[in-house]
Amino acid sequence: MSKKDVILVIGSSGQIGTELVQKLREVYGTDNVVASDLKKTEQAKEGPFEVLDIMNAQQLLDIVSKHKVTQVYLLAALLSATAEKMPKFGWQLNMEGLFHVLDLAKEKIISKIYWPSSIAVFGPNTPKKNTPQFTVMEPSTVYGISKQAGERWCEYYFNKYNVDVRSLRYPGLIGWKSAPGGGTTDYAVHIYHQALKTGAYDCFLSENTTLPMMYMDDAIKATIGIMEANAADVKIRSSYNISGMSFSPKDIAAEIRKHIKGFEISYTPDFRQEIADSWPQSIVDIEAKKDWKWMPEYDLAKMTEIMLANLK
Ligand code: NAD
Ligand code: AKB
Repeated sequence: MSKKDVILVIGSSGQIGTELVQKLREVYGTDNVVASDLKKTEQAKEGPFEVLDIMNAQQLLDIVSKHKVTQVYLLAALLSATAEKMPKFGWQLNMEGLFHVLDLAKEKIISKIYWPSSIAVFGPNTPKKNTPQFTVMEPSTVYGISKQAGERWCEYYFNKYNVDVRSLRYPGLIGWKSAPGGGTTDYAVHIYHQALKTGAYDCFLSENTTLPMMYMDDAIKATIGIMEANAADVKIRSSYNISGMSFSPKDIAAEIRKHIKGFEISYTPDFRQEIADSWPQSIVDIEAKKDWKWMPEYDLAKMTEIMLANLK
């Protein structure tokens, strides 16, 4: 990022935004990172903040002009579980928000975009284990369909309009600083809170549901890593697979038990089980490792230690 760059983070008060804004401000300076969300939050006390509804293209343009924004990180979206409850709205928000930002770059008003995709782009016909970058996708959730379409549009805007858009297919993300916002992998955050609070957790996924997951610090490192990479090294302009760890509710419970003796887990699968069953169990990320030197640092044991120590 050059000295003249100003970043706008849209959807900054959510699970990822809370941590990403902190890190971006640490790296690039508080005044160079504008946070924005539907409502004013505590973030407004820490640095520049704007109330922004990403569905409103004029409001977005006004804020971009006011702060002379050059880079946008678009995090506002409905996640998998919430989008299944509001399919049309989920589609609208996830797609229109992206178009509003892509079009700003097409018009050369901003110069770089970060937009996250998800392992939800994969579906029931995708190979479940060691899912490669390029494979059958066919997502079966509204969220997954919107992410796959988003990936296609990002690549299209790069090829046709030279828009510098970069993207990662995040797995389920786990951190202690912020709460998850309506996804299928949220249980892996809730479980730590409940373990400390009550010593027990009733999981909405079944015991052997293995999913790709990642500690938040790794996700933030990957995000800044791909945005800092030389444009020529970012060879995939749809979205990159990235992998951290894979575990099931049973595995994470066993790891927690190493710290909290007698921790109990029960299982009451709900509608999110079907979503989880449609996703891969593990992801191969050799392209990200090769192209822009991505490397994760956290496994389940290290993450569990940190989560419990900080949530205490
Ligand atoms: P979140 O739900 O925690 O946060 C989203 C934020 O967007 C919220 O603060 C919300 O108020 C805001 N928002 C909603 N509608 C908005 C609108 N119209 N205008 C402006 N802001 C609006 O989500 P998150 O977990 O931080 O995820 C951020 C992005 O990363 C999403 O695109 C999500 O699909 C993707 N992702 C997240 C995960 C994960 O595990 N957290 C995994 C894969 C992909
Ligand atoms: C969700 O569960 O919806 C997200 C994701 C994996 O995209 N955490």
